[in-house]
Parts: sequence; C-alpha cells; structure tokens
Amino acid sequence: MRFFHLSDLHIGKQLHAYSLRDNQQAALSQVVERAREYRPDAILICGDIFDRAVPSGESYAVFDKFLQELSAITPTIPVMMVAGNHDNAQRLGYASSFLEKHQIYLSVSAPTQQEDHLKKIVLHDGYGEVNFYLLPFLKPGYVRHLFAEGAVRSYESAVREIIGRENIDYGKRNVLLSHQFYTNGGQEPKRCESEQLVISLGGLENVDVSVVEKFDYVALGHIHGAQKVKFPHIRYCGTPLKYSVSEEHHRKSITMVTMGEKGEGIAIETLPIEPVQDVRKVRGLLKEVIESATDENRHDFLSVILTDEKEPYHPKEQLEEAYDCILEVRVDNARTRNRLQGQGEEFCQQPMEMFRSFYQEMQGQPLTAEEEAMVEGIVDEWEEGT
Ligand SMILES: [Mn+2]
Repeated sequence: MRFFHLSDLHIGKQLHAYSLRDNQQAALSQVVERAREYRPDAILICGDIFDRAVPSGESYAVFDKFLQELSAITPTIPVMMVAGNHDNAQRLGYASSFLEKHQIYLSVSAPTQQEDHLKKIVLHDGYGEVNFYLLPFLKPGYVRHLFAEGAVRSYESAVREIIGRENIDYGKRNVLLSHQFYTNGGQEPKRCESEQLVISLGGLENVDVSVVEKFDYVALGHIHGAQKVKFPHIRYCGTPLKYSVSEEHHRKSITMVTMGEKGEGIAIETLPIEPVQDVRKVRGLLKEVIESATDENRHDFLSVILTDEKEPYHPKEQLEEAYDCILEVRVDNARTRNRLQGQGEEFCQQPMEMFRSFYQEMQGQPLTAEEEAMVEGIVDEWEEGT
C-alpha cells in the first residue's frame, strides 16, 4: 500500500501583501501530476486546508479544481482529510456526505456524543486491511464531557482518551491522521514563523508521541517544516509552499509512504514540489542586490537587508524596478547597530518590533524605510520623555 501525505495547504494564504493563488494552484497541480505518475492508494491531507475560517470564493475555486483534477484520475484515488485549527468545521464539512460518494472523506470535528466515533476508512491490499483513523484538530474542551471527571485535563489526555475509546486492534495495520502539536518527551519540533501556533503556558498544547506510537504510520499536520517526531513513522510532512521568510531553506515536498506487511516497517520518500516563485533572503549593498537580478530570479519573493552606510533614497522603489515582489526591506549598518547597542537592545527594540508587526498586520505590507525612520523618531521622543 502506498499513500501521499500532505498537510497545511493554507489555501488563500498571502505572503505579506502578495497573493499566493498561482503558486498554490501550481503546487496542487504537481500533486495531481505525481498522483497520476505514482498511483497512490490514498491521499491524506492532515489539516489546515484553508488559511482562514471563512475562505474566499477564490480559495474554494482553487480547492475545487484540485479535487476535480484528482477525481478525474481512474481508478479513483480515495482522499482523506481532517480539519486543522485554521479550518472552520462547518464550512469545511459542507457537502461532505456528497463528497464521500466520490471517495473524498472528510472529518471536521472530534466525537461529541457517546455514540460518535472517529471516522475510519478501511482500504485493502495483498496483505489485508489498512485502517485509516481520521482525527481532526481538537481542544480538551471539545471532548471532556465524554469522559469521567478529571480524565481530560490537557491536550495530551484528550488525544489519548479519544483514541483509547476506539478499541483499535494493533495487530492490524493502522494509520492515524492528526493535526496537533506532537512532541518527543518535551523536545519540541523545529518551528517556523508561518505556523502562528499559540503555545499556552506550561506547554499544555503538547501531545507526547507515546500516545500514538503504536500506529504503523502517523500522518501529521500543524508544523510547517517536514520532520519526523522521534520515530520515522510519526511524521509532519510540512507545507507544500514556503509560507514565511523563515522557511527560505526548506525543501517542500509530498511525503510518499509505502507500507508492506504488518511489522515490516515503512518506506518514506519525499517528492519535491518546485515553487513557481521562491522565497529568499538577500543581504548587501543596494547596488549589489539590484545587479544580482536575473530573468530567472526577479520574480522571487525577496526579503532584503541593505548594508549601505549611506542610506539610499526610496530603496524599496529602486528594488522594485529590478524585482517583482519585495516582501520587506531592512537596513543593517553602523547607525542601526549603534542605536540598538546604545539604548539597550531589548528595551528599545520592543516598541519598534511591535509596531512593525502591527503595521504589517493592519496594512498587509511592511513599513517603507521612510516610514520606519519616522516611527523610530516618534519612539525615540517617547523614550526620552519616559
Ligand atoms: Mn498550519
């Protein structure tokens, strides 16, 4: 049995102010091409299908096109999906019983009634059956009422209890789809900026992998960099695209899992997804950065750090003559470094950092160098006054 493992599509996500629609569409088309080529027995998508709880019409169109292209492949490849923390259960669950007729299986919420159970899909190969358990993102409060008082006190106990009540036969081959923050004995997976995980105090969102290690494969979503958690068979496949500058060195891929007989172990391969526009950090003098533009790289998303001692006039505008998508421009020179040292890094950096991210959030784009200077002036004045 062979299956593709995907997660965190975040359809509709923007990178700074730029739409990623074409990039997302291209990445999903590559998944379809690979599916035609490798003919997996199933495609698993482990949460955060959409970036927002209320996806745009355009986002639905991208997702719809993806499902349509997949379902055009014959024989049909079953698709299994669980909701992530970014997805809205009701919206994602729309028409799910209709979709099942086309072997598209969707689980959007954990059991809420005593008689409810995890959605389980059974596929067969030459070695017998493989059971796929679909566990959507859950918080302890969603399921606490199903158990004795005090049984569910954390994310970990919630996941343990919810899996425990399924009476899974571990003598068979079982696969779990899950979208949670799994850790290895308190050791956190490598994270990046686009995840926007809210880590509650005391790490209560963590679920130790011991809770799921008896599955033959655990297909995870939530963390955006591909990685195993403790064991090769417990794995985050990562996003299909780079969703933040902090992911510039990630190699995005589809995880392809081949499973043989029970106890034989699994084989994992990664099928690269080639980006249309790469996300890159560049550093140097304005002149150098501009001169390094080529026909191939000028469409990439760039995060630029300028090292000019004499600060250039309207650097973003100048860079935009050479490149199509400038995400942000920062300056690193004697002035900006002295400022930090002179005033005590933590103390003075904070208001500026906070304003930068506030502005980004409100305006969908970073401050220009001029605006940056203006706000810095205001912060300076305020600091002198306090
Ligand atoms: Mn995500």
